[in-house]
Amino acid sequence: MTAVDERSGPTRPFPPGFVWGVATSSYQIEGAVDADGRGPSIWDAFSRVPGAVAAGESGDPACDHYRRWPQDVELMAGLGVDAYRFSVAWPRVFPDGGGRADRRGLDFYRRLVDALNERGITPFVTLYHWDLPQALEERGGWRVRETAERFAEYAATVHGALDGVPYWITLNEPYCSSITGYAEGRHAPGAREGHGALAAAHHLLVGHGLAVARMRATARPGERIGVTLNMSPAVPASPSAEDAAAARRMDLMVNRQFTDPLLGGAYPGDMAEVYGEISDFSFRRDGDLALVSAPLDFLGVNYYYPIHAAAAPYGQPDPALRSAFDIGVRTVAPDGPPVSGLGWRIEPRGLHDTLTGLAGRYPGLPPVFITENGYGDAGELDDTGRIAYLRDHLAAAAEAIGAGVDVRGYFCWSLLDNFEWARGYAARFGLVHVDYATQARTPKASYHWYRETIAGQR
Ligand code: IFM
Repeated sequence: MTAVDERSGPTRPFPPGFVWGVATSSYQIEGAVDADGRGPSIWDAFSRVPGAVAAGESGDPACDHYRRWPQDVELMAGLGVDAYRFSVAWPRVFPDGGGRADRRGLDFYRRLVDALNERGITPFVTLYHWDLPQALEERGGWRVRETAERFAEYAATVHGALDGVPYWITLNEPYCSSITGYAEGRHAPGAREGHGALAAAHHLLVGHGLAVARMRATARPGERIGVTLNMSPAVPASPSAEDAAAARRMDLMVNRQFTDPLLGGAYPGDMAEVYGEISDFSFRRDGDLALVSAPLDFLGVNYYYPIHAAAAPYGQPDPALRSAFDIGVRTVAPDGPPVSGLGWRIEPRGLHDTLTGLAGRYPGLPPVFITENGYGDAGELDDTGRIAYLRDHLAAAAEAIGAGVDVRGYFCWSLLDNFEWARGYAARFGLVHVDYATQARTPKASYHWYRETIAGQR
């Protein structure tokens, strides 16, 4: 192994009790898309659309985790993590989105939760990581309120069925589920709409609020409930007033559209101005914001990179955004910062600024878990780029903690190489390499580095 010794772990100690974890999601690792009565999800359908996913790939067979999960739990035990964040596949529990729960789907997660607890690994369960039952999409998907109501029923069912889960996360990255899926068409369901995407964003938040209320009513002692957002600071590309305004518009779309209602109980005041002609918010109902802003026990933050934003003439949308609507912004790639193996900018400062920015904007911010952070490449075993990325982002998190932000844990994305959505299997984020032809798992240099880092912080 090469660079592990030279690239030592973070020198700053993390607070006692800091949670070290890894994260995955159901559709990205499970495979077995027809097993035990699982119904189709929007990703099964979207993957079949020619050109939607690189090389025509899909989440079948992914890492075949549905059958190989005991081996994956052993990999986690070997890593020495405190916690594992995974998601439940809604179509395994309700193959048609609602009705009668399928015991077989729930049993799979019961076995997993039991095995984790037996090894002292705390389960963090995400209820929705993008695999909406296709049957619900055919009734309008997240554009319609009924999906939020079905989500709350599903959440209450899983919550009732799974004992031994202290941490519950309602949604993963509602920005991606709404804007990337319903406005940019890059993710399932592949829609390119303006108003539909805004309705989806709102109904995701309503679904979260309804689910929180249902779970609170039956919570077991010590259970904690939160939500996970992907956050990217929007940095003006230049000191000009125009670029500063463009960055604020981008910040609204990516961050404040979600954080303000969840943490502040109100939508941002500049929302109608930013969304212009698609600003028909008739899907909002009295009482929604009270529901959405019910107190959280923690906030999950996923951070990968900041967005550098410049003003763009309306009518000439940024082709990189591919959005069905126009907010007068162009993203730019500044000179300087290195990029990951996937070409994503590497700016650890963005994680620090996200965390301190949240604490500054929202008095009473609940404790934060960094529920995802990671590095994508083509799958090298000697993945020094990933090690450097993780080390520098952990240092940025430590600095934010030193500045007073209550960060309680860090989850590396991801335990395994997996199905990276529209990029298919070519983009790999794992600490463990997966040979998809044989399903052989091989720990990378970063796996050993992360294990040593965690051990060094004990
Ligand atoms: O793989 C995804 C994950 O599903 C959600 N957050 C970002 C990761 C890397 O793109």
